[in-house]
Amino acid sequence: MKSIDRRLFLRYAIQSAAALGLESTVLARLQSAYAAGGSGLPTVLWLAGGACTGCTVSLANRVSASHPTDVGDLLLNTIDLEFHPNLMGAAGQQAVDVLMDASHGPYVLAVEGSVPTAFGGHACVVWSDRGQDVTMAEAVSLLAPGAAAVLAVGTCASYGGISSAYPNPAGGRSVRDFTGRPVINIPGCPVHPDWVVWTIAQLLAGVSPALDAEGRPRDLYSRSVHDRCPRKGQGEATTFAVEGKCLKKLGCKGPDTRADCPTRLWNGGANWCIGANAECIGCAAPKFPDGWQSFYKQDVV
Ligand code: FSX
Ligand code: SF4
Repeated sequence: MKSIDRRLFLRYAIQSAAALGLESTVLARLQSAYAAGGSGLPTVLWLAGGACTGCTVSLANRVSASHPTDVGDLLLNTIDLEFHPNLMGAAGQQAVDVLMDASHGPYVLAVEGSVPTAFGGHACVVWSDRGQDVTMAEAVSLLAPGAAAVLAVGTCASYGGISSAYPNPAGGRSVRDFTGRPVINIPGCPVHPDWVVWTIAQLLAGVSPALDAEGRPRDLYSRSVHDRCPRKGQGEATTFAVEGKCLKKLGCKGPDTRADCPTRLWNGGANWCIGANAECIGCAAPKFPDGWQSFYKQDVV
């Protein structure tokens, strides 16, 4: 879990407004919040459960000409790491106390990973409070009700994803399924750092992003990968490592996957999966991965 420094976050969002695709009304609200010192805005708390930590790595892996320029800038100048299982400075009871303290103020809850429910939730223990283990399920139950908004960061948190794939021994559930509360889903395995920043920027500006039936922000997920793929209509590749050809015959899931990867690209705009001659694996789709290819069943297509 981590708390994002609001003023630095606002500065980052404002500087990156064009790249993030923020509307001018949202940008104006962020600018006035920044001018006011960022006061009165909610803290962002981050929980990590059934996940590979790839979503945190993705967020921390930003490479850009604007702030944060790299992972060092992100961690040292942009994100105030109050609690994070991998990256926080504090540890043990001190970290838990900081978290509990922050939870008494207004906050947005960002959940990375699914919520494991097997073994009474003990498939995933997220911290120990005065010797008492606290499970991910307990942590989400504790923090979700008081949150101004709940973000499901990544496909595991949004829909179960890899961490809840068949046979799902940990009993992983999506955040929306587990809490029964409205959740903003930001799928992707991993999530794109810009999608997280874009969504948090909307909330800090007091804007609730319009969501589709799958709980995703429409502005980010309205079109399929295939829709804007530069390889559409360019002839189909029948073997890998063929430049410029459509990868559909090789298993590309772009037609069934909604995300803006073709225009946003990854790693600071360096490239994207299809640009590197790898088909879209559909990592941002609700049915990823079981709906296409189960790990342990061969009859699922
Ligand atoms: Fe899941 Fe994110 Fe995939 Fe991993 O944490 S969306 S397995 S990239 O890290 O939750
Ligand atoms: Fe569509 Fe994939 Fe072909 Fe691109 S490579 S045109 S996303 S099927």
